[in-house]
Amino acid sequence: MNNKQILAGLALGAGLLGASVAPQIASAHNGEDHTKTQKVQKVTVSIDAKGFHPAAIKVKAGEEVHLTFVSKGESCANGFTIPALKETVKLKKGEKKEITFTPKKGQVIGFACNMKMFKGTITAK
Ligand SMILES: [Cu+2]
Repeated sequence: MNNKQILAGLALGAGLLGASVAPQIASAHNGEDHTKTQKVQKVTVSIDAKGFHPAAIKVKAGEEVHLTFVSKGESCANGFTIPALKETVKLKKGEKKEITFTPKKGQVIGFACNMKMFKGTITAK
């Protein structure tokens, strides 16, 4: 891969992901009657050289969570594990991984890069 391709990839990644840095909690239970009746919480975590963003994630217990990790660049945090969910993830720049689970009340789910430099938690209330 030459430098031009790398730069183009970075620009594309930044452009596509710029809008989804903040966690987005979506719920079908907001007054609008969508065809989906099941409540789903959607959270996006971006990964860059500084780690996970956001690193502290809050979710509602008992509602399915669709957690998407998106790699925005080269980072040690691209390789990480979520032991409680038995997930081992290895991303390359521009790749993403969606993990679906339903947290229990009071559950605190930790995740960390393989060297434990970057950490995060998912807290269910
Ligand atoms: Cu690390």
